Amino acid sequence: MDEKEKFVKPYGDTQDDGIIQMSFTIPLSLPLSREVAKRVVREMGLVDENIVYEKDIYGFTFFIVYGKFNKYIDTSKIKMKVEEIKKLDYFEIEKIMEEKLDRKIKIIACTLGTDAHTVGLDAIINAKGYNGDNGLERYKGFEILNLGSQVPHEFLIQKIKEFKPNVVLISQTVTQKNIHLKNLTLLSELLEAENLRDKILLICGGYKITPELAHELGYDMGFGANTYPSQVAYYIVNEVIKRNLLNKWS
Ligand code: B12
Repeated sequence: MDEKEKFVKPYGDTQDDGIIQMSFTIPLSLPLSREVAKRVVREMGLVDENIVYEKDIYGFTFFIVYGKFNKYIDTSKIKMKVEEIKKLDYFEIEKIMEEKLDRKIKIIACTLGTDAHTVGLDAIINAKGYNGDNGLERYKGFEILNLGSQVPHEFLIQKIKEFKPNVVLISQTVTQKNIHLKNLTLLSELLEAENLRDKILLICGGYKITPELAHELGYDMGFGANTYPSQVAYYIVNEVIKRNLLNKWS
């Protein structure tokens, strides 16, 4: 590892300038909100705060601010436990399914509890997919029941019992007051209590989800921002084969 990779700070305009761009809202009007905004940035440990945009919106002010981060991060001290998801394309994954599976993989998907954000889940599920990468519905080897948004936990459990899926896909976008943690944990607990957990591959996704968080909450895997459907498809196919999941419902 060379020095440039070992000690790193944010890049704004030139190497090592440490410039960070951020946006936030202060629940006050100008000009007091401006002074609060500057102090917020300084309290974050940033210096040379520079407000490049401010908009007063009826008692609230939206800011875009630059600040300078003056320290370096020593990357040699970072221990990562990131699961590498190999990338195969649609045709390669279809071929594995054709060769190794005698039935379709059954999948239930939804956004759980109060969460109404469907765009991320649809990007993974809908045939049209995401950024040119086919969605799971396009794969011949998947049979998908998409329950849509704001699905109550109890309703999902009932649907799992009826549909007998091999995989359950949960999307969580809202993280205010850690609602995603509560929603996700409750589901994994209910699945355990109902003796359903071992029959399924349990996956969650959303822009704040990481594999580490997913494991902590009792999930097999978690996918974050910029996930492509083929990454999810490949993970599913591999795990279903490895865990012999097609034979778990009798
Ligand atoms: C569109 C949107 C809405 C729409 C949703 C419409 C819809 N049908 O989905 C509407 C207007 C309804 C909405 C409402 C709200 N929203 Co909103 N919304 C957004 C917005 C602008 C875009 C989200 C999005 O579509 N991203 C695009 C997709 C493609 O990205 P993604 O979700 O990350 O998905 C990818 C990955 O995460 C992953 N993934 C996601 N899910 C899954 C699932 C699985 C199984 C897998 C494998 C992968 C996976 O794969 C996807 C593709 O790569 C974001 C801000 C932003 N720019 O991100 C705010 C945002 C998410 N919303 C936010 C908030 C606060 C709300 C509201 C609470 C606002 C309010 N006070 O009413 C409500 C909540 C409603 C509710 N009950 O859930 C906040 C959340 C902040 C937080 N910490 O929780 C955000 C970040 C805005 C902000 N900066 O404040 N919202």
